[in-house]
Amino acid sequence: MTRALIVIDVQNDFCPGGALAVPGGDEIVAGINALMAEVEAVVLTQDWHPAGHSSFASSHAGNAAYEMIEMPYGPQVLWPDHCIQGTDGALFHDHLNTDRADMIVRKGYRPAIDSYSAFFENDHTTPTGLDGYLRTRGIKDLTMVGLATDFCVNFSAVDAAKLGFKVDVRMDLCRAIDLDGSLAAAQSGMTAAGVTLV
Ligand code: VGL
Ligand code: ZN
Repeated sequence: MTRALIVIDVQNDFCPGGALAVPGGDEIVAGINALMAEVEAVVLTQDWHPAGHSSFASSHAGNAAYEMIEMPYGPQVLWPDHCIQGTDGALFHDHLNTDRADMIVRKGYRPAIDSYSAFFENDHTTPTGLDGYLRTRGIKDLTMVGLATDFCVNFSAVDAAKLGFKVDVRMDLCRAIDLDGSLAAAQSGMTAAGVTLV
């Protein structure tokens, strides 16, 4: 068996004190580092937005953070400015073992489209390249952890299952934003897609 650990967006802006802080986001770092010893491959994702990104509420006059708008590719939550390329907020959490990473996937770098998933941007068609990377390495089993359970982990896990990977999400090593029931919706959506919640 060849298993990869996919570590989603464990970055300063998603940890307490960050611009889009996920409650308890920093509590999962030690457990993620420990899990790296049990897998063949480690992939980190990094939310990586240009300043003025279209997913930022500040880019839409008249809209506030956490409102929903319609984009050409579908509905989009508007977020506080976060994970801007080159800022401290976009860096991985200081204690995350980044040395162990074989691959770092950056996403959300196109100004006009957001990318929650590690596999496809929010139009659900533009690939990040991660599918090809994993396939060419012969990896079929994935364990996913990170931030946030109900957005980037959820979208990544569902896409991976659709692509044919066998996906486990370690819920104890994820933390959620939980916007209007988004955590419960994510849990049932992942389960329906064939993802195993551990
Ligand atoms: C995320 C909102 C905006 C995430 C990224 O990592 O879950 N959420 N950008
Ligand atoms: Zn983002």
